[in-house]
Amino acid sequence: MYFITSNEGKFREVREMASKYGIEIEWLKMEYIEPQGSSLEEIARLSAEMLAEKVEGEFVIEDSGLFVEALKGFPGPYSSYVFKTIGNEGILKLMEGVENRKAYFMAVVAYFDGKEVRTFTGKVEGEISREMRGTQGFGYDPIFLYGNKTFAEMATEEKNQVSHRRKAFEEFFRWLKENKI
Ligand code: ITT
Ligand code: NA
Repeated sequence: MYFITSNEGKFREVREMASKYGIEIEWLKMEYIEPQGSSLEEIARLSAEMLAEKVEGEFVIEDSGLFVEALKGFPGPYSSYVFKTIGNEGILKLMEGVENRKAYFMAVVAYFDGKEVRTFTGKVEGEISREMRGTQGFGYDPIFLYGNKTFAEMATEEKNQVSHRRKAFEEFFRWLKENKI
């Protein structure tokens, strides 16, 4: 099955998870314009419906984001754009002197089976660190604390045990096993 994403970090994590279910995932590297939506769920669904017009057969996509409590959920649905512009330094700057460090990652998987779109969601709670730490992973991993380690200080396998992406894809793979294969 094709996983359509421009993000290699996402693809690598998902390929590793899928192999444990005996599912083979192929990377269709493609950057698509995201429709506007108020939630990740809505954006993922609209993106899949749009891609269904262009891509032959079944595929999966995933929309994810970081939600910081003290910033009222920012960057949330704007996570991709915010990462490319102000980046981790920018988030740390916004969080200077802020005591409430609570944040979560959310991922929404949208699967198109050739007929209709179905979505699956996962979430992981953590905190925004005071400084960047670690070199693994991608995106906001160096500033996302889970326990006393950032996601960037964890090997893929360790992050994959607890991540938002793992939870969303696990739900999806289980559903797929029960309903399709
Ligand atoms: P797509 O082509 O799949 O859309 P993208 O990188 O643009 O790739 P999103 O639109 O879903 O992905 O934006 C999510 C943003 O949040 C993006 O900047 C990611 O780097 C970041 N992000 C998502 N999951 C993450 C994770 O597990 N660790 C760190 N950052 C993450
Ligand atoms: Na995107």
